[in-house]
Amino acid sequence: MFRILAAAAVILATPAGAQTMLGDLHIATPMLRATPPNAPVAGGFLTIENRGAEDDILIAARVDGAVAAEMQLHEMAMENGVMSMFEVEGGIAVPAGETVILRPGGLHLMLMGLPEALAEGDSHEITLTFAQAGELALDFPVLSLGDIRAALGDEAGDGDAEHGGMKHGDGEGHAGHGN
Ligand SMILES: [Cu+2]
Repeated sequence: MFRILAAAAVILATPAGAQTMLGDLHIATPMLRATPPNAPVAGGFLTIENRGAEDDILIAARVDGAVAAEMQLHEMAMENGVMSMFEVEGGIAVPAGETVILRPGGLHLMLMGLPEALAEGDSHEITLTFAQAGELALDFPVLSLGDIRAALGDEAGDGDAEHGGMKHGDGEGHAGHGN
């Protein structure tokens, strides 16, 4: 009995444990990356599994202006040997039967114009808008990059590749936020 209770406690304590259904979409691992003071931007991550027969699209995400002035949907990729990021045109597709993971080094939510640093242990509500499934407001806990990678089962240690020489496609001074 004690062992079962202990196991349950561990599951509840998992940083990115929140998950929910929105229509046919199973949404899990909502997370924001903690930022150092005065960082202009922060990355947001989540897992979207489309269990339905219809394709969907994450078309927008928004947050209270006290957290970030603006939020964009971003993609990160190597371009001429340099890690760059840019806004995803038309939103992030979530095809029927597929799972799309927003994670460090790939697709992500980009919170821009942060009035204050995002502090580990805090959480912020983000509203996601899908073309088919509609809207969902979800709490995104703020975690360290290491905790985010661990929650996603990503390997640590490749973070340096993302920091070196990264630049934003729009050139608005988000370089090197290491999202
Ligand atoms: Cu970005």
